[in-house]
Amino acid sequence: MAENAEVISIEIEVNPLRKYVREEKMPHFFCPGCGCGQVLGSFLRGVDALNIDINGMAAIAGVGCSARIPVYMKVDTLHGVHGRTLPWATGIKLHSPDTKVVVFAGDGDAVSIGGNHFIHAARRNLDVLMIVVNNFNFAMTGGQVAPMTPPGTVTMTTPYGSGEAPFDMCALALAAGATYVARAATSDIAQMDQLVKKGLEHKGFGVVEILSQCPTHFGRYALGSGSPEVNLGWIRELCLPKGKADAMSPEELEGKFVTGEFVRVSRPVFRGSTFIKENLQKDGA
Ligand SMILES: Cc1ncc(C[n+]2csc(CCOP(=O)(O)OP(=O)(O)O)c2C)c(N)n1
Ligand code: SF4
Repeated sequence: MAENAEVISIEIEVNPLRKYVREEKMPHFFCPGCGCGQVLGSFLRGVDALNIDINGMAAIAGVGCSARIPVYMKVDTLHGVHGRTLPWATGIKLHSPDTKVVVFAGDGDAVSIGGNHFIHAARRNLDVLMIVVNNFNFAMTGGQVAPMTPPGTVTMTTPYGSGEAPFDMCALALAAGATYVARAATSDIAQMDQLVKKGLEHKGFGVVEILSQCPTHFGRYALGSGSPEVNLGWIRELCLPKGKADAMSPEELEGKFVTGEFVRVSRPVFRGSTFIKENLQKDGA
């Protein structure tokens, strides 16, 4: 070392969530500005805040961009078939009821190909949290029209605008019997964190729909822009907090997305009553 050299010590602050991340899987698959990374961050902040033992957790995903989220988490992960996350989740919960099971799905995975499983998991009150990333299209396959694409939207397969009516996924979950239902958006991180955390705390079938940007496909086709800022701005403009929306008429709410918590109730969870008679009496939620 030179005689007059100065020794400088630098403190590097390590992101406290890094311990949950599978670094060997980096670089990740998501496009720059995709909302999937924000959803992953929100989920890990919830796990950290609640001090959940990730060794007792299983994360399940099907196929799709959103389904890649658990690939980057250090938990037992099952990443497999499009739209079949809930049958796996059911099997895991029946075998190991104490395992915390979380499903990550795109809107297509959850309520298009997986729609039938979704309504029956809600009816049964399967003790699983389902985080549905609604990016308004089938992103991984190139941006086709999907069940939550707003009417009139240009997508890869609807060049003159979609003529289909979209689902209200939260209303579907509520009607089918889900015991925690909430909608968040990547444009409001604080609210997303709060609703995901409540989902993690809930016992029973919980659904958190997260409106999320896909600048690469939805943005380019529907909004004419691949800019993440433009895409986030579009989502922000569409969202209305539930408190405000409650005082508005259906006409005023047309085309808007109400965010917040819609239900949080307790009822017995599914334990496989078909085969195990004692389970009918067991386990109030
Ligand atoms: C059984 C089956 N059908 C269709 C496909 C093709 N496929 C792969 S991903 C995907 C769409 C994914 O859309 P979504 O679930 O909304 O997730 P995103 O990519 O938008 O996050 C489709 C149709 C497949 N892999 N398997
Ligand atoms: S295609 Fe869309 S959803 Fe998929 S990683 Fe890229 S931005 Fe995200």
